[in-house]
Amino acid sequence: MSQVTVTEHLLLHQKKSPMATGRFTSLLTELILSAKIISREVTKAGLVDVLGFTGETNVQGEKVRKLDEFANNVLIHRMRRSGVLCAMASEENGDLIHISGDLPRGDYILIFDPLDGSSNIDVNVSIGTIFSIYRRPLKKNGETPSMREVLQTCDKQICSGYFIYGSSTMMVYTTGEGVHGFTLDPSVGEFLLSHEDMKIPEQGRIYSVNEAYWNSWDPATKEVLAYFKSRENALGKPYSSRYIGSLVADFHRNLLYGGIFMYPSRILDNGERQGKLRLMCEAAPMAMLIEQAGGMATDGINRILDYQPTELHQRVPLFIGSKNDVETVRQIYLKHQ
Ligand code: AHM
Ligand code: MG
Repeated sequence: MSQVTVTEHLLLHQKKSPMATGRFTSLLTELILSAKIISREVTKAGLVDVLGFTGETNVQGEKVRKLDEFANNVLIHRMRRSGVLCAMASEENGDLIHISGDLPRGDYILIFDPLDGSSNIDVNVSIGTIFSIYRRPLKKNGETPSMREVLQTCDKQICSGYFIYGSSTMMVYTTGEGVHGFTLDPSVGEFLLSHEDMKIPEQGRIYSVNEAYWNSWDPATKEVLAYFKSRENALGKPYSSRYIGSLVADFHRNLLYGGIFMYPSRILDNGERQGKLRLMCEAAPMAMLIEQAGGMATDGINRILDYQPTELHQRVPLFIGSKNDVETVRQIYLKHQ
């Protein structure tokens, strides 16, 4: 493995990029330190009392697990003091997390899912932290940003990525100059470049979806699934089915092997349709990554990065992965419109 760290890579390969600034580098450095602390705790799960629930319910109506809370607290505590942010938003908190007046502030906005794939925490399956960074549209010398300034079109992200706590801990990120992967070398405590300029195969061979929701899908979604199982598809044989139930882990595998991850909307008892994944802290950051890796991300029809969020915890259906597969899904949905 190379000896290049994330910061060195950013400075060496993106000299022309406005991202290669001291302030942006501090932001990433703090984020990386937070992830190392979370990774350490995840690795110890089972030995220390971090498994199970806290007894609280979060803004999404889900039971909060102890590690969820730990990861959220680490990120809020560290990033609040980074001196480069003017606001944060977390999947676990209903409102924006402001930076109090006595702390130094900057112009970046950080949105994150502290521990994605929570249902896998207690059973030793890969989980991750997802992050998305925007710049405040207008500099306002330390004023707290309004919600309107935070709800920017998803293609305004200047950086996104994830940490995956798996068989090794990795960081995968983009600043709009390709997707790069770094593996944590525990002996030196640094993320070292291991996957430079990652590209997803144009044609996938895996589909990932929770098929137990079959009865709450519309006919178009059922046709999509039938396509991936059929012999008359682009592969000429059924795709393999792989579903971990941890977006970061499912995404990471498909990025490396080629494939499509799907979380279609479900028709609820009252007739409404609802996606599960959160636009700002899950779908949008992954969409930026996949486009940078040569893939595609849609809600079935529309490009995720074209979304203008209307609320912080907005949910969307998500189809993300290899270009040919996501485009095929789009054609099927368009036919049913
Ligand atoms: P979380 O952020 O509360 O962990 O929920 C998001 C997770 C994703 O990681 C995963 O893709 C999805 O929920 C799995 O949902 P389901 O159990 O409905 O298949
Ligand atoms: Mg999540």
